[in-house]
Amino acid sequence: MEPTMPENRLEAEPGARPMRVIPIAASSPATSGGCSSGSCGSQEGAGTLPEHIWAKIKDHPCYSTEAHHHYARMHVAVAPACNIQCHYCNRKYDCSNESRPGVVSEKLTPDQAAKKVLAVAAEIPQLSVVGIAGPGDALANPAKTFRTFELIQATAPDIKLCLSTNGLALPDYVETIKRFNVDHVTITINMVDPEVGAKIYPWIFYNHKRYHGVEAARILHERQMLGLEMLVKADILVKVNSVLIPGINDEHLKEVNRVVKSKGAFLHNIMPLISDPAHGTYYGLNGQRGPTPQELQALQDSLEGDMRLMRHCRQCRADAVGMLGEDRSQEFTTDKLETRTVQYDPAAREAYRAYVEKERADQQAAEARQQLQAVVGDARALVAVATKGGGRINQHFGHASEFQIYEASAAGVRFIGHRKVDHYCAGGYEEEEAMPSILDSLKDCAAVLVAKIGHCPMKELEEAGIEPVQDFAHEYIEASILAWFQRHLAAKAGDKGRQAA
Ligand code: CLF
Ligand code: SF4
Repeated sequence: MEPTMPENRLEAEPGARPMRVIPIAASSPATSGGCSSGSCGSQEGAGTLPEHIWAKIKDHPCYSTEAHHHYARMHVAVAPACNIQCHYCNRKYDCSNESRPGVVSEKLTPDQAAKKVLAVAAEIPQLSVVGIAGPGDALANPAKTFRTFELIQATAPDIKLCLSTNGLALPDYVETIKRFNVDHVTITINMVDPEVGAKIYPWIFYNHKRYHGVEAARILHERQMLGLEMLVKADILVKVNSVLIPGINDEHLKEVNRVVKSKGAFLHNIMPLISDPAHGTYYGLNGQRGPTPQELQALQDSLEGDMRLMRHCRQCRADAVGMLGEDRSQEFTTDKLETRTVQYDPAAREAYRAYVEKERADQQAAEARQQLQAVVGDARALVAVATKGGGRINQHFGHASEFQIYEASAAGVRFIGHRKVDHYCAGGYEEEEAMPSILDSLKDCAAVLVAKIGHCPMKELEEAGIEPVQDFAHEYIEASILAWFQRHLAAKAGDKGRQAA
């Protein structure tokens, strides 16, 4: 059977042109080697990680930056209760740890959740992971969480299971987590100093008792550390989520990073505080601001080292469905599922995985053809990319609700993050009012790579000093950025030469 390709990939094939190589004369030793952290090129892959680790993350869209181009996740909202209070959370909204604020459309029973998973898996071949991430805490609702996992395992064993927790109850459930083959656990750790913790957590409920202040934060901290150590010992990949709260834990997160790394966490995801009075959170109502994208990136950059950092988190809803950055949950509400006949076809899903492996091989080959050869000094540039997934530049400028940001430098290409923007095209019409905010979001980028762009936005980008680039439509992202970067540097060198003459 032919591999099943998602809709957005079908259009990638016929229009694809062979990657153009822009030859550059000299070569530099700094160009292709020496990047064992896997932060250049396609960031990670079979060759840059131990095989057993790559096998665990290669189809997990959160644990692998590369995989998030190909695979989707869904959350099932079976865990409404929570055992702590965070100052950035209002129970009426999704868990801020794993979601952007917004009420969960509906809470599910384990049976409803398992049915929904089958329906989504049948329709979205990219679905590889089901996570339980709220709207409360997965382990404050253990019966519902593990019953859901049990049902999913019985009906769709090819789907990975994932959970997110504040860690308070974690040590009590590590064995159960292992027994259910949950390979990926996220702990939200915002502090390793209870004095800092007391400014984030007003109370916890532990062993039938409510604790407040520093004592509450100390218990939470001890439980988080114990849980982390137990998971690592059990060979479960641990991601640590930290909410960056300016003035509260911004500097302190460097210490958090050091500690969780020393204890064996695999990945650290630092997420910006989302704070809005309309959400009714303590922080929102008391004027606590969230960080700017620049503050977030500066902290992430300062931590870039031998611990992996997640930069592609979308702070999903606790009932999110689809590729990261998209949410198709409204297509799979309980009332819609009641009338739907589900045909779960493991063969089609297997075919999609085979298709992704072929794409990965092709992408690596394209990058190898585009290895930087003459980048010298500290030249670097930020590049924005419009993509619908699949690792390709396959979205119209006007349709993008976010741009992925990459940095090109002598070390190669690395993913920096994403920036949300207002659609330039709304309902088929150009929405010129959106342009100033788009330009503001992209102001530090040298180019924006898109599948297509209209004349007006193109002109405005050029006037703002951002090069709109359509030449790489439907081609692979990293290889295209490498090609563009070489062209960009060659043009700059030409300009300098002309000025000198
Ligand atoms: Fe969900 Fe979290 Fe599992 Fe991913 S989300 S439980 S690890 S499957 Fe991912 Fe969403 Fe960020 Fe979470 S993008 S909020 S990190
Ligand atoms: Fe809210 Fe999650 Fe914190 Fe519980 S752990 S209070 S659900 S953000």
